[in-house]
Amino acid sequence: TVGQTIHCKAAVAWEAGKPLTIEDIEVLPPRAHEVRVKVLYTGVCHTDAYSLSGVDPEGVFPSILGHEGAGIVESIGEGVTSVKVGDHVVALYTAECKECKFCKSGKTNLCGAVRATQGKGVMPDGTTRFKCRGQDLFHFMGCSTFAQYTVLADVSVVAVNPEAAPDRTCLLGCGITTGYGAATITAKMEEGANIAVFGAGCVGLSVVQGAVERKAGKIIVIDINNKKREWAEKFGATDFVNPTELPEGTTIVDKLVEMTDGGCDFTFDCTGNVGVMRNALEACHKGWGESIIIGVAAAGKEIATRPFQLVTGRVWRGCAFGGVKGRTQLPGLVEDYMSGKIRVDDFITHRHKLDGINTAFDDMHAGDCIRAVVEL
Ligand code: NAD
Ligand code: AHE
Ligand code: ZN
Repeated sequence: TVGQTIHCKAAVAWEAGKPLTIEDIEVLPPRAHEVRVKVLYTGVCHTDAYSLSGVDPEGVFPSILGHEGAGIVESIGEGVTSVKVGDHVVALYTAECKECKFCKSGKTNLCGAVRATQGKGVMPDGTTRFKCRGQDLFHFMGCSTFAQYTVLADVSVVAVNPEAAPDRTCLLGCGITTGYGAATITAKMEEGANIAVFGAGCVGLSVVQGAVERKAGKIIVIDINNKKREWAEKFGATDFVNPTELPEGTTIVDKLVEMTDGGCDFTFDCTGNVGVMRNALEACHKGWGESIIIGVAAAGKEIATRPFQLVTGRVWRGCAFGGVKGRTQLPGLVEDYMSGKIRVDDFITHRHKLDGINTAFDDMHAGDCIRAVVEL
């Protein structure tokens, strides 16, 4: 199939707010510095639902969503040296070119190489590699893993240990790495630090496992769903608070300040709710507490707090993909999974075939799902 168009199945998002439909699509060969991947498994992340809903300013239709995928390199375009045919790979929505100002800064995992075209749903040359019913389909987050074959920029692909099961490594392509990285890389967390994690989904629970790894002190999980108590404890949380069950007149900020003798050293928003983000900032310890925003809020939403909160030393920051540099650091995280240092299997609560992918979106909204994995 090298150099030829591949005919296969994909879940297509024709328009915002409509279920995906399974279609026969054409996947064009990879051009220079591109890689065509046979996708084996993909996770479904809250961000896919966010973009499908129509509130993502970068959501373009018709498109192929999905950004948490693992597969095997089927063919490579001219000039590709970082991966070869047959490599087991994970797709990277945060590319790493190792050459741009961002990559060379040593200060961020963001990369400037393909981000502008990625946000428009096209490959770096401005065109797409997908066709369906005579129409071009757009790419999504540089990945489009809801297809049996996809084309990515070479800087958006990383080869990992082929012994690692791709139905697990796919989850290292977003949710788990994002939370674990936020705790272990973005937050410079010292031993004994008291932390609060708002939202116990895949991302929040992965912050918890990162905090356990960093030997945090109190690890307080806050969720409005009581079923998440058991999940939080399973991953090593020391406390669980449901903010809707606090006594009249006690806010979640009051409660956390009281539990931590003045406030948390680090807090994490893993909900995407801007009201929660404010509470997370204000629950930080005066003088040094840092709040890290991970959740994605809809277009038009804004955060607010009294500037006095920052004047008195609290810090508001955020991170994408946990601050992890995909090509440099993801292979090591896969090894950490293989050696048992990072838990992945426990996150998989639901499984589907490609034709059941809409059910995976329903699962996500039902409240008992951490991650649904879809087999292509
Ligand atoms: P999820 O839906 O599985 O988990 C969110 C949790 O938050 C749920 O348990 C829910 O009950 C809880 N929650 C909702 N409202 C709450 C509130 N007011 N107070 C406390 N808890 C509340 O989602 P996820 O897959 O874990 O993703 C979490 C967020 O992170 C999403 O917004 C997602 O888009 C975002 N995300 C960001 C990045 C990044 O790189 N920055 C990467 C992955 C996901
Ligand atoms: N297009 C969205 C951006 C949403 C967003 O912030 N995405 C995160 C990853 S979420 C993964 O589940 C991210 O990586 N952001 C940094 C970046 O470069 O996109 C919007 O709202 O505009
Ligand atoms: Zn995601």
